[in-house]
Amino acid sequence: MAEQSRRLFLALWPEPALAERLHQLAGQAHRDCGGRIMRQETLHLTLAFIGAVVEDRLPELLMVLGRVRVPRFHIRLDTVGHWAHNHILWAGCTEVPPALLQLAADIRREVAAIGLPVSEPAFVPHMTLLRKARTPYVPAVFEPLEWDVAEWALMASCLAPHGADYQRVAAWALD
Ligand code: 2AM
Repeated sequence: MAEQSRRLFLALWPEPALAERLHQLAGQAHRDCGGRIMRQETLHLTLAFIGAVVEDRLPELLMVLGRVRVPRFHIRLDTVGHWAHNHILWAGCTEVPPALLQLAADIRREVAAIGLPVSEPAFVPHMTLLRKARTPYVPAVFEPLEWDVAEWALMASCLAPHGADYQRVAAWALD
């Protein structure tokens, strides 16, 4: 019988109040750009994408991720970007906190060290708001959204017809 596997990634998950503000921003952008709005409860910032991992690798993965030590940091979401190649419209930050870069780099290093595949592309912190967006979005007014980040999480993604469902597997507090 085939071994059970789960599609895993590491992410920052916003508190409900911030997710609500981001979802409102997505709704405004959707009026101009079309596409598909991410559901409020699915909004997140991916730190590293691993992909399918068989269940018996999970204890080792949890062990190495537990070594990552990074101080708490603050993200100011103050920009909306659009990637023409994949039609994603996203919220991001013009100033990327060094601790966020360190967190993503340390996670990727630990995952790679145990031989699991981890996303290679340069890390561009972004929170996908719309998929299949036709155009960039230029908000008339955009008050930055402030985010005090206190923890990060290992998540499992289940692909479903209505879009992915996400399940929290484990989480770690920042220092
Ligand atoms: P996206 O928001 O830019 O689409 C869970 O699937 C998360 O991992 C999504 O946020 C997605 O980023 C990212 N992701 C999905 N597939 C990926 C891949 N093959 N490589 C890197 N990141 C991926």
